[in-house]
Amino acid sequence: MTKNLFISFEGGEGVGKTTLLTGLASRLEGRGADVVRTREPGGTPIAEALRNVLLDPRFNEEDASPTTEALILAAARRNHVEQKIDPALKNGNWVLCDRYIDSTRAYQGSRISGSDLEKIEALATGGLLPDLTILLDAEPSDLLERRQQRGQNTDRFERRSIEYHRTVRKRFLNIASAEPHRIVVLNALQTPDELIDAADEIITSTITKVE
Ligand code: T5A
Repeated sequence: MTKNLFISFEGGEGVGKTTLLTGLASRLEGRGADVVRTREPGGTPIAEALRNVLLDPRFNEEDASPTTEALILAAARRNHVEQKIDPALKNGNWVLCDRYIDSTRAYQGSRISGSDLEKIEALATGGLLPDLTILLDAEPSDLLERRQQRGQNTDRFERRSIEYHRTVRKRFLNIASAEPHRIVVLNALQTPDELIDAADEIITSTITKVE
C-alpha cells in the first residue's frame, strides 16, 4: 500500500457518511492498509464525553451560544488531533474521519464571525487539514424521501426544518467550491457500492497528487 492519507467525510445529517467510510475502510484494509476509523465530535474518551454534552437532548439552543458550542467542538477536536489523528498519521496509518473541520464551518460558521471561526479552527487543528475530503451531497427533501422509503425513523431529521438542512447543504457546497483541490463532491443518492467505487478512484488520484 502507498502513502497513508487523512480523509474526512462530510455532509448533512444521515447523508451516508458512516456507510461510505466503513465500506471504503474495508476495501483499503483488503489491500493491506492500516486504517484508523474515527468520528467527530468524538474519537477519544474526552472527545466522546464532550460529544455527549453537545448532543444531550436536555440542552437547547439557549443553553449555549454558538461561540460556546464552537469552543466545545474545538476542545474535542484538539484532543482528537493530539491523541489519535496525529499519532496515527505519524505511525503510517490511514485515518478515515466521519466529519472534521468543514462541519464546524458549515454548522457553526453561519452564527459566529469569520475571524472567531479562524482563531478557533487554528487552535483546534494546529493546522492539520485532511489530504482529501469527500462531501456527500443531496437535496434534503430527496434524503427525507429516502429515509421514508427505507422505513427509517425521520424524527431526528425532521426536528429541524428542510430550510435548515438546505442552508447547511449550501454552506458545504460553498466551502467545497473554495477548496476544490481538497474537497470532492459526490452525489449521495448513488448506491453505497457506486459511492465506494467513486471514492476509491478519487483516492487513487489523490495519492498520485501527494506523492
Ligand atoms: N456537528 C458536528 C456540528 O454542528 N459541528 C461539528 O463541527 C461537528 C463535527 C452529530 C451532529 O453534530 C453536528 C452535526 C450533527 O448534527 P453525526 O453524529 O455525524 O453528527 O450525525 P449524522 O450526520 O446525523 O450521522 P449519521 O450517522 O446519522 O449519518 P451518516 O453517517 O451520514 O449516515 P449513515 O451512513 O449512518 O446512513 C444513514 C442511513 O442511510 C442508509 C444507511 O443504511 C443508514 O440506514 N444509507 C443509504 N441508503 C441508500 N443509499 C445510500 N448510498 C446510503 N448510504 C447510507
